Amino acid sequence: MKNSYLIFIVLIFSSLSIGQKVVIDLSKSNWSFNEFGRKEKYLAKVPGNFHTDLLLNQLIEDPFYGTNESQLQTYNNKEWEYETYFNIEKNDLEPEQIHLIFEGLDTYAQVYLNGKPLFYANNMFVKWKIPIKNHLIIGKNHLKIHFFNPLKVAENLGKQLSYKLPEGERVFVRKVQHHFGWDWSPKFITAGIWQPVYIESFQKSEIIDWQYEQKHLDETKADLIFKVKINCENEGNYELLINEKINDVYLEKGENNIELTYKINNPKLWFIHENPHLYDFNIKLFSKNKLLDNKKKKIGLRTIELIQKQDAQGSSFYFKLNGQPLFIKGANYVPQDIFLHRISKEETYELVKQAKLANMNMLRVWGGGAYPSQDFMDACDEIGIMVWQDFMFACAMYPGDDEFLNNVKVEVDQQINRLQHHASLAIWCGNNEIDEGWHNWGWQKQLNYSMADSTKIWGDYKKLFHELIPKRLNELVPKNRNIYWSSSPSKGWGRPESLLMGDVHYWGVWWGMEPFENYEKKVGRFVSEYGFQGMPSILSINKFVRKEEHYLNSSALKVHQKHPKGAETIETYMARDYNIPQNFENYVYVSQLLQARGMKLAIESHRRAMPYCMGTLYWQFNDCWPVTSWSSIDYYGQWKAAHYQVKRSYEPLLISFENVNDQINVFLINDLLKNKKGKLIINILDFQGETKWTENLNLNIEANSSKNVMTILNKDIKKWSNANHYLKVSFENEMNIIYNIYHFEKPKKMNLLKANLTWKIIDNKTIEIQTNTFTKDVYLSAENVKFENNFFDLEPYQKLLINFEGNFKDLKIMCLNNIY
Ligand code: BMA
Repeated sequence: MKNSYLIFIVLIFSSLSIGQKVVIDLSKSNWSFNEFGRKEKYLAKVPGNFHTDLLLNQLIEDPFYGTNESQLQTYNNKEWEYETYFNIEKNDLEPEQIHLIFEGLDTYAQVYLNGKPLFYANNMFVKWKIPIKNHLIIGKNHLKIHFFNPLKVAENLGKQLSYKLPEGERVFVRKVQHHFGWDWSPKFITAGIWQPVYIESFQKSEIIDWQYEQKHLDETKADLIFKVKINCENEGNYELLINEKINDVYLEKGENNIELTYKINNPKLWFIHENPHLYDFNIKLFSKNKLLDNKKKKIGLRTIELIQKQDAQGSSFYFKLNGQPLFIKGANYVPQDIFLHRISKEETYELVKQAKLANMNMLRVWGGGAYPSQDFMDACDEIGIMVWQDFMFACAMYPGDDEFLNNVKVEVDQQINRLQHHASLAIWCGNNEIDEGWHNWGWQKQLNYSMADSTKIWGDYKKLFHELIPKRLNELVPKNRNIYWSSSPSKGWGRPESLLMGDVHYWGVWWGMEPFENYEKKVGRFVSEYGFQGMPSILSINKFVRKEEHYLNSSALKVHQKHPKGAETIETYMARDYNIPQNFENYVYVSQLLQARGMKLAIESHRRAMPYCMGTLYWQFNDCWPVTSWSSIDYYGQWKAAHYQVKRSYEPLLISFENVNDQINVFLINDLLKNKKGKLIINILDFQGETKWTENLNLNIEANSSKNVMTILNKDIKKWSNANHYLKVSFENEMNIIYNIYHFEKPKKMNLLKANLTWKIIDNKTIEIQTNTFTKDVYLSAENVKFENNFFDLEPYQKLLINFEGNFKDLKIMCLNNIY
């Protein structure tokens, strides 16, 4: 550690009153930290962790820059102490109940108050509420937390088993699993007070929590039951208000569970996107006209069903929202920053908005990260994005001893109670890829399990995912909101059944090195993962790799590629479809085009197969640091080509093509809840824009359907179905014009001509661009500028207007035509 300075203890708190509750916010107090066993103390920020505190004190460099992650690995094995002093006045001790609350401690931590051990924390996902009235003293109090090394603790836990569980130490530690490294995540086994900490005291009675049940819901009325948990100081008569409705209740001393009915006439329902209506509820506890406590939540009235009905091929897997079958379009969400405390509310809302902008209606909170923040859930509720919620277990087998299960039970109960009222929460899922892993990934052989070991390990799995979690969901969540799916996917992608029922993670492309075209053949009922990597843009790479290292396989770039064969896999696929650029910047650009091409093929195949397939969630939406990964939006919020493509492929009205058996089938897909009438116009053009073949027909496409509306026989268009032409199909009516383009050859075989792109600024938010020949994948880039449309194809002499946000100095335009 470079420099040290004394921490002066200034005792400033902010106190605020909520009803009768007094809160002393210890996050605002002065904290210091030190490496265990060392004297030097440094300033610490709470919420935070030791990595960001080391950075704050300039003791380490930015962990995300260059090769710093590798250099910081030694820190993963250290122990840390955090401490603060705070003042307590005589009147602070008057309340009957005083609690110290840690919203989150990461992870193994011994907490001391005034030199005495107070409690031991062992789960990052748990909120700790500890009575401290008898530990406080008038005057200066001392709070200290010792964070142990999770690897060491886990190692000792591992030794108690007669077999090794797959994936090493992380399975013992109830902590974000990708902190231990993942194929898109750095390895920072951080520690710290990652959530707010405060002292809460109350004089009288308090509302511990409330939940609600939707007994009945239709367009004319909603019958709700509110379940309120109250801690009461004195038995007697009280008033409990649900918004304006007064209820007289008799409360006993201690804990009370009260149920109250509430009716809403002509309720407004919650729905995705346009109308995510939410009701504000405030429950207040009064005694003789004196407010004792209140608790607010926003709720949305809706019904969600998961329909699994046997059919000729297997069984369906789809969601109905308010009785309406819904094709799910979305992505898998991972923590927005590996250092969770740095994520702001604004950033979270901004990110969820990007999902909506790309026409998504669901995000899956993936099980190797963290339970979503309040902000994330609020954003999904308000913006109208449904949430698939994994419990935080991924890609490994977990212990099944009582201590572990009891710990998990506390976590599960707390998370269920924290999340269940959110309108967006559609499905609870036990884990990510554990059932699949156990049955298909060869652990049993690799780790040399005996029959007895296997029986025990699978038995432990069942205890957690087939018993504990569903049981708690059944007990804590009302029937119509506790849809449970024990593991995603239900069957491994190598098994034929995976395409016939349940959900599937189709990784034949990428992991299996199968061609992109297999996306068209391997369509499941609900494809909850599939994906392909793309590099972050040069503008982003500039932020974490110095210019001298801007070449493939530079050590900095290698640190920012976590998949063991990532770079190789990208290059293999690139060679199949594109000429491989020699120049680094062009390579980065083509890596993004490649990823976008894969996503287009996959998404459109899934949508064409509706209603056989009823959902598509690609891997992955976002990143937790700057890295080459499957994300469509990089760590800095930049859209990769894939995100622009996803937006296009997720449009509610979509034209799509399928080339089979010597014919091209044109599909029209309508996710809207209305039929659409219009004219389909089919053209084959050459790259100079001359029409060679044309057809049209009038159509009516039904609501919520996918239909093969036209078939073009290859023999009829033989003259033009080649590298010099393209097929363009539009669908037009008074309201919209949509179109999609089909190429007869892969990009590397297309005879694209050198393009002469010209542009002009129309006003401070619009740019106009045009070209002289068919121009593929036009990419506009400028520092700090967001383009509404990008990586698009431009037809000759078409004038395209593009909106942008920001001021640009240097605009750079690239296109596939001009990079070789
Ligand atoms: C899926 C995910 C992650 C992983 C991704 C890419 O299986 O569940 O575990 O990062 O694949 O390999």
